[in-house]
Amino acid sequence: MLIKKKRTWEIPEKEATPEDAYMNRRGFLKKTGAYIGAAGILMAGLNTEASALLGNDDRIIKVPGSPTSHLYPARKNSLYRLDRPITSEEVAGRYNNFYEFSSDKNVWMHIEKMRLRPWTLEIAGLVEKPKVYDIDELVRKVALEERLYRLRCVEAWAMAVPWTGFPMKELLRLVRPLSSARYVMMRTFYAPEWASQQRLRFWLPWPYEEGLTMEEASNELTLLATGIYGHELPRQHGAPIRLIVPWKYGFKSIKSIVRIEFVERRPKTFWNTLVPQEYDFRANVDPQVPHPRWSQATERIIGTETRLPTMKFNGYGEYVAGIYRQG
Ligand SMILES: Nc1nc2c(c(=O)[nH]1)N[C@H]1C(S)=C(S)[C@@H](COP(=O)(O)O)O[C@H]1N2
Ligand SMILES: [Mo]
Repeated sequence: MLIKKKRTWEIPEKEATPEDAYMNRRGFLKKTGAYIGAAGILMAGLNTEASALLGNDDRIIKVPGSPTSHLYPARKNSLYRLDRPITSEEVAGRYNNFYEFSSDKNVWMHIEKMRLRPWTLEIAGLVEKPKVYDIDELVRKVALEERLYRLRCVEAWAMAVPWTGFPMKELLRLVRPLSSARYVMMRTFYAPEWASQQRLRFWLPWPYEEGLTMEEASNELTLLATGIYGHELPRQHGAPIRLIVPWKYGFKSIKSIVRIEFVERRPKTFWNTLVPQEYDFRANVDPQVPHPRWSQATERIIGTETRLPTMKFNGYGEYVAGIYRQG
């Protein structure tokens, strides 16, 4: 921790945290956890990577076991590279947005009761093969892979993590949307019995919904993630299956999906319904379009608390700029 560090943006890719470092970190923490546990209590509240290291990480990151756990870690797809170190698992796992459970970042403290099996994912609407998939049946039908992506929240914080999942394109191949489908609508569970905010903030437009155009949904970057850091998703990251669209603000990357519907008209979405002027349906990361209450020119890297310039399309322009060229 006291090693003199280069600033984040000066670290070349080859020096970025190697994958096996984050894989082994939990083992390392288990061994040293007892010794530093007491210090962890004293340090609680410090929003730094050090405080995450000192905390008891088994309490924070609970990896659920399932019939498809043995598929992790999956093959690494090295096409998707980072320009910055991977965020540590303990930092990412204790700083989440998941409004069904908490409007704070400490979602992990409020999510224990969430039930993950049985879990079904319904495919509906304008599609040749509508079907209700059991999540494990679906996961066995696709080839899981691991990709390193940056994720940029509209609140101007960012992280970089290894997701495990499969391209949404693969799902489209399986279920065959009709040519009349122009958008895909995705929906999170509605379960006020364990998602306390669906009970306490009953006036919000639950369930959470998000949507993409068909062109966005079939882009090679668009991932349905079932894992992170080489294992299944812990609850707070959106288990058992969530969307990742890395060139858009994080609110598009809907968690814990139960239904995917192909539709002709632009769907209503959670944040856009609540605050349309702040959460545009199209919502691509763009340093030049400020949020009404803050600039989007830079982003705060969680864990290190350094700032980097925001990149247009979060740095994924070579994959997606073509989608937006006209209009
Ligand atoms: N169902 C649901 N999905 C959600 C959210 C949410 O509140 N509910 N928050 C979104 C926001 S604003 C962000 S930034 C990302 C955060 O993902 P992470 O917690 O895994 O980093 O999840 C998105 N998906
Ligand atoms: Mo976000």
